[in-house]
Order: sequence, then C-alpha cells, then structure tokens
Amino acid sequence: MQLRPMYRDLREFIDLVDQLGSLRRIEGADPRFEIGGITEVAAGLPDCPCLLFDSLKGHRRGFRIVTNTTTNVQRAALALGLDPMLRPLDALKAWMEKRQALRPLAPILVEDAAFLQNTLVGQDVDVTQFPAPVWHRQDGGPFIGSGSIVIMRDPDHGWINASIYRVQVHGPEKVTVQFDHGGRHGAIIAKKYWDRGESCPLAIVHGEDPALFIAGFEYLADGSSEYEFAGSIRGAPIEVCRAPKTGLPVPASAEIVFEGRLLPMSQITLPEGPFGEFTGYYAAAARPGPVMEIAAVHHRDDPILLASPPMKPPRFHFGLPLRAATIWSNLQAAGVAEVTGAWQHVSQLMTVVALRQRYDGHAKRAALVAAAHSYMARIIVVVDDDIDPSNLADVMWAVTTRCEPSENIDIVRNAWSSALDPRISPDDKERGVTSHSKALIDACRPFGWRDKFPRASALSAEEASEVERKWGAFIRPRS
Ligand SMILES: Cc1cc2nc3c(=O)[nH]c(=O)nc-3n(C[C@H](O)[C@H](O)[C@H](O)COP(=O)(O)O)c2cc1C
Ligand SMILES: [Mn+2]
Repeated sequence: MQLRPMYRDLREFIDLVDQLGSLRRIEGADPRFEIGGITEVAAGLPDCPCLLFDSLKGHRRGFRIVTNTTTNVQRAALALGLDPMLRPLDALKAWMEKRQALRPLAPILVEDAAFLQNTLVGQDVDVTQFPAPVWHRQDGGPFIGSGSIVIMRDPDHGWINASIYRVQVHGPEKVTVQFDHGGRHGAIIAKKYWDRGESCPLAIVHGEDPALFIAGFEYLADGSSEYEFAGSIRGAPIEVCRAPKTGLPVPASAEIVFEGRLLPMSQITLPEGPFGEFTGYYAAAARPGPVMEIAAVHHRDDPILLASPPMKPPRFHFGLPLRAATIWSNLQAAGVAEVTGAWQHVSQLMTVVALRQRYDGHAKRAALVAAAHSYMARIIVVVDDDIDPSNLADVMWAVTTRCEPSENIDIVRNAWSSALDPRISPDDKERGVTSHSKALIDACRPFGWRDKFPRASALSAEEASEVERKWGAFIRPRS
C-alpha cells in the first residue's frame, strides 16, 4: 500500500485541500441559518467544495469555521492517508484493507500546545465569542459542536474516551452535550461520576485534525481509546497535552478547547435541541440535556472550528461510506465469496453489494448478511459484478432491468433502525418501537438462466475509461 505524508493538523489539511483546488473562502456570512444554507447547497454541487468561512457576521475576523471538510471521496481518502486520486470503490477497498491491518498506537504526552496561546478562566469565560451556527430553521439554538470531540476519563479504569457528540450553546459558560442513547461511552462514563454524587470532568475539542474526527465516530469497544485509533490512521502517535484545569489529555493540534464539568442531570438540565438530523428531518422536540459548566477556554490565534452538520441526504459527514467497508468485511468474515464491492447511498439509508454469482442463493445470502448490518437502511440491493455499487445510476439500471419485483423482492420485518427513523409512526415511537422493515432487492441476472440473459450493449467500465482517457479532453466542458 502506498503511504502518504500525513497532515499535521487541521490547518495543514485545509492547505492540502486548497492545493487540490477544492477550497472556497467565504466572507461575511451569518452564523444564523446562512452558514448552514451555504454548506448544504455547496454539498449538493457535483464537486462538493470544502468551505472556509471568515469575517462572520457579529464576530471577529480570524474566528473561522470550516465545513464540508471530508465530504467527498477525494478529501475522505486524504484524511485517511490514502491516495486522493483513487476511484470511489478502490478508495473504499484501500480503507478496508488499511483498517484491517491497523494496530492501536498510544498517544504521547507533550508539554506545549498552540491552543495555550490564549486562555480565559473564571469570569472571563465567554464561549459566545466563537461563532456557533444555527444550522437549520427549526433548530433549538446555536450548536458549536457538530463535529467536535468530547473527552472524558473512565473513573474506574482510567481510559480516555474521545467521541463526537453535539454541543449546544446556552450561555457564556454553559453548553449541553447530547447522547443519542445510554449506550454511548460518554453517557456511560458520565453516569459513573453522577452515581457517586460527583460531576464529570470533561474537555471539548474543536478544530481537531481529521484523523481524530474519523476516530470520533468509529464504534470502538469499551476501554479502547479513539486516540489510539487516530494514531493508527496517522501511522504515528497523536500528541496530547494536559489541559491545565482538568488534567485531561487533549490533542495538541486542537484549535479550541473547553474545560469543565458535566453536572449531574439530577441537579440541572437545559432544553437540548431540536436539531435537524442526517435523515433530513427532525427526530424529536427539545429534551432535557446534561449541562457542562465551563471553567476554562483555550484557543489558538485565529482559531478554526471544524463543523459537520447533518444535512439532507445524500450529503453526509464523510465522503466514503465507512460503514459499507465494515459490511464488506462482515461479508468476507461470514464466508460470502466473490464480493466485488459494497457501498451505501442516501447517507447510508440504502446498501448495495456487488458480487460474482457462483451458485443459486448466493445473492440472497449476501443480501441477508448485508441487511443484518445495515443500520437504518430500508433498501438492500445486490447487483452483479459488472455494476459499480458506488454508481447509483448503474445500480438503478440493474434494479430496473434485472429484478422482477414479483419474484426478487423480499421483506424482512422488525429489523435494525433507530429513534431517528422518520417513518416509524408516532404511536409506535411512543411504545418504544425503533425497528423497521427492509426490502431485499435481488437485481442480479437470475442465476438459473444468467447465460441466456440479454447481452449488455453498454460500454464496460474499462471501455468507458479508455474512451475517457483518449477523448475526454474533447467532450468535457471547457473551463
Ligand atoms: C458529525 C457527527 C455528529 C454526531 N453527533 C452525535 C450526537 O450528538 N450524539 C450521539 O450520541 N452520537 C453522535 N454521533 C455518533 C457518535 O459520534 C458515534 O456513534 C460514536 O461512535 C460514539 O462513540 P462512543 O462509542 O465512544 O460513544 C455523531 C457522529 C458524527 C459523525
Ligand atoms: Mn468510545
């Protein structure tokens, strides 16, 4: 595998994106609705640029926000330390192979960090100096954390959890942190402190480097730290520095750090949300959320906030569907042979698997395994190996020409979804239902008569790229 030099921090990553020609600088936008709107429209463009906002309305010049940081395949590959020029499915495969070989790398402690350039404590703490967008019209308020990392130490075993949970601003020294459910490591750790009648020390890191951003939403086992996973993505330990107030190790490359305590919910809560979700809908009204009292704020000069708001699908936080790589690995582990690719579309609400059919029932076997691991996806499609699963137009061509609905669609009921699912009825939600049904669509040529299936007249992928290589300059728009 080709190793690439890694960016040192978010700033270096943004420079690399700029060198790829994908960075757009935007001045004068309003954090209230405008940044969210511009981010969503930009993410819908074919080249999906990365946006760096400066001179925000009501804020000091230099206090910046970056969005769409890793939302296309090229930038996602760059963040993972892969060749950004790989084709989508090849990039996903390269990540799957890299991920399978990763070994945790413990962080190393350093004495100094750029975020110590500016420190505010006690009465001087005011987090409203940082621009925090109201992303969608009906959101309950400004959210400074939409891709920020929440850092806590397990009080029993001492390991550090560093994951992404959203952070809403409620006042100069008050924010809330949201856990989707009690199984989140942050929720488990906080509860341990609260059950002892203590508040939970925590740090929130904004403007982390993209390897930490990726680690922040990986499902890792209890006791394994996202820091070690980020180090293994980088191929070098990440540097951490003790935060002055709490002593928590925080990444030295951070742009902004909040330190403080998460107060027991029996003592105080504030209304958290609503917040537009990655489905493109709201999932709940405002609910009581745990409050962080901020004791100290540190930041680099001219800090940059990495923001990753949920947007209407197919816009997603990350340009490569990393969970599809997991499904692909699961198919391999389950012994389903000849899988040539997997992809998730519509922000992971649809899974596609491609394979070279070997026997009758092979496609259905793959569909069942993929369905079992497809969180919230209502549609699972299996296609032949001549179809690129990352290309939705190709996939739908297969669905509309190789699948006979009366024979090739099955429904699996009571399968894995979540409370974010907009199509679970209010009554069912009231009763705690979080499952839905999944349609398994076999869009492969029917195994029994695949040799008699009409021959495709379309170019193969190889033929198409040969044409592109030879004639592409003539047929593409002139820029
Ligand atoms: C941009 C982004 C925002 C997220 N926001 C939340 C959130 O507000 N609450 C939550 O519980 N999970 C959120 N998640 C999902 C968790 O970060 C993810 O499930 C993570 O693996 C949880 O880590 P844990 O196992 O250490 O709890 C978010 C993920 C991403 C990528
Ligand atoms: Mn964790």
